[in-house]
Amino acid sequence: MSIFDILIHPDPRLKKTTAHMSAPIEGLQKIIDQMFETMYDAPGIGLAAPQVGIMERLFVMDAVREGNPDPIVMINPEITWGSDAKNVYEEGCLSIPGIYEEVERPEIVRIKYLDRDFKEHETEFDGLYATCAQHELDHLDGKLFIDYLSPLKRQMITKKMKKFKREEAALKTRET
Ligand code: GNR
Ligand code: NI
Repeated sequence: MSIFDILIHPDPRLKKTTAHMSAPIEGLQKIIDQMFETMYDAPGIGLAAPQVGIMERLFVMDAVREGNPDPIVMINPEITWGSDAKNVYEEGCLSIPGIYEEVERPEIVRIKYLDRDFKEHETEFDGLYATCAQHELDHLDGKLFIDYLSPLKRQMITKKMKKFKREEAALKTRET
């Protein structure tokens, strides 16, 4: 099994909205397994398909911090209810490495989604799961957590990421 390369912001693919998946795409089970492997390897608690260049309405997450793994796959997720009560969490993103900022989102959300077998669920999430699921759902709509910050802060982060990408590219050229 191999892991995917994770796209780093800014990248046009991270800004695109993905379309509803009407039937299982070819190689879906393998893609899901590789997404989990990529996420655990990073390590991260969630990974959306566009982050690995797969423009599908799909994400994986596992927000258990200790104990048994709790892998969750969501295809075509939809928030059907969100609490008025908000929660502030310091978020990070595998596509924006090294940046952590506070984001406010509904504390509890109910989400309707299909699992890896295209079986429908409607489940309530709270705590880190609620935050993570909303962060991942945003990726499917081309939205990043820095879009919740002030334009100035976002610009500074984007500049930093461009520099990070330039340096990475330079390192890679030297290796070959
Ligand atoms: O690994 C991740 N941690 C995290 C922490 C707080 C809020 C959201 C996240 S998701 C992130 C992985 C990621 O970038 N998923 O898209
Ligand atoms: Ni992310």
